[in-house]
Amino acid sequence: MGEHREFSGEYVDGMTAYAGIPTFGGFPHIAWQDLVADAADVAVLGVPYDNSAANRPGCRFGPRALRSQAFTPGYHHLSLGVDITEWLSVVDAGDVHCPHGLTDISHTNARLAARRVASSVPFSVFLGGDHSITWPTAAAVAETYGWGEIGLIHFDAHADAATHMDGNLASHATPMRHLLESGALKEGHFEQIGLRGYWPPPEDFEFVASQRGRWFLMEDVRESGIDAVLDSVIDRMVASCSAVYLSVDIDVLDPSHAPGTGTPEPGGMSPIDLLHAVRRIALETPLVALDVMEVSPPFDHADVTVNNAHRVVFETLAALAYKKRHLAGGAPHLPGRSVSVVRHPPTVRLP
Ligand SMILES: [Mn+2]
Repeated sequence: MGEHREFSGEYVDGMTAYAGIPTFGGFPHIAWQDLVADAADVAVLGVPYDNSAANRPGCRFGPRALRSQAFTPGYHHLSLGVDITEWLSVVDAGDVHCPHGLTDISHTNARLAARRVASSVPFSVFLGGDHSITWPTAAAVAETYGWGEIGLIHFDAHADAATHMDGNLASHATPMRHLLESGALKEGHFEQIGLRGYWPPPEDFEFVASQRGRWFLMEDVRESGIDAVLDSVIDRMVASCSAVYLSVDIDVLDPSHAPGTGTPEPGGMSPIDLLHAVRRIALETPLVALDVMEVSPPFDHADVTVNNAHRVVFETLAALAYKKRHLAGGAPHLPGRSVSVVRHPPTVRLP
C-alpha cells in the first residue's frame, strides 16, 4: 500500500522565464502616457506598425514577440561584469497606437509618444515596426536633444534613403532621406554599416554623399574588420555630435541569423559582430536612443530573430550600466579575468 502524502501547504513564490504577464525583459510596465521626468533611466516603447513594408509584412508583431517570445536569461553581462538591474531602472512603456492602414496617424502618434519618452527618461528604446518608424522616432529625439545636433548610426542591409518607393513617401525605404532633408540630421552626422546586395540605385548614394553621410558595405566590414570600421564611425560621431541615435534594422544580420524579417539579404553580419558593435557604440559615444526595427515574427524560426533583436537591446543596456558604474567609480566584477573587454574608456554622457 502506497504512503499517503499531503501537499506542504505553503505557497512558494518566485519567477520563471516562461510565466507571468510578459513585459520587455521582465521590466515593470509604466505606460508612456504616464511617464514623468526621471521615472526611470530607460523606457522601452513598442511601435507596432508595418503598413510601409515593401515586401513581406508582419513586423507589427515585433514588439509583442520581443516581450513574450524572447528568452530573458538574467541581467548579469558576462564580459562586462555588470548587472543591468543594479545600475539601471528600466520600464516597458507599452505600445504606440498604430491603427491599420493609417500611416499619418501612426507616424504622428509615434512621434508624439517618442517625444514623451525621450523628454522623460535619459535613454529611449524603440521597438518596431517597420523602418519607416525611425523617421518619427529619430525626429522626436532630435527635437528633444537639438534639431541638427544628434548623429545617427544605422545598421542595415539597405540604405533607406530613397525619396519614395512605389510612390509611397513614407515607405520603410525612405526614413533616412526624410531625417536628412528635414535637417534633423545635419550634414556629416550620418553613418551606415552593413549595406549589401542590389538596392538602392546609385542616385540614393549620391544623395547620402551630398549630405556628407558615409556608408560601409559588408564588403568593407569583411576586408577591414568590424573594429576598424567602428573606430572610424565612433571617431566622427564623437567629434561632431552631442548625442547619438542608433538604429538597427535586424536585416543587417545574415538571414541565417534573422529569417524573421521582411526584406532578407544574404551576406550579412553575424550576431557576435553586431552585439560587439552595439556595445562599443553604447560605451564610446554619447548614445541617447536605440531602435530595433523590422523584426517580423511570422517569418521567424525558433525565435532566432526575436532573440537576436532582444540581445541588441540587452547589450546596449549592459553597456549603459557599465558606464554608470564606471562614473560612480566602480569596477567590473570579472572573477578569473585580468583583462577588461572594454577597449576605450566610456564617454561621460549617461542615463
Ligand atoms: Mn533593411
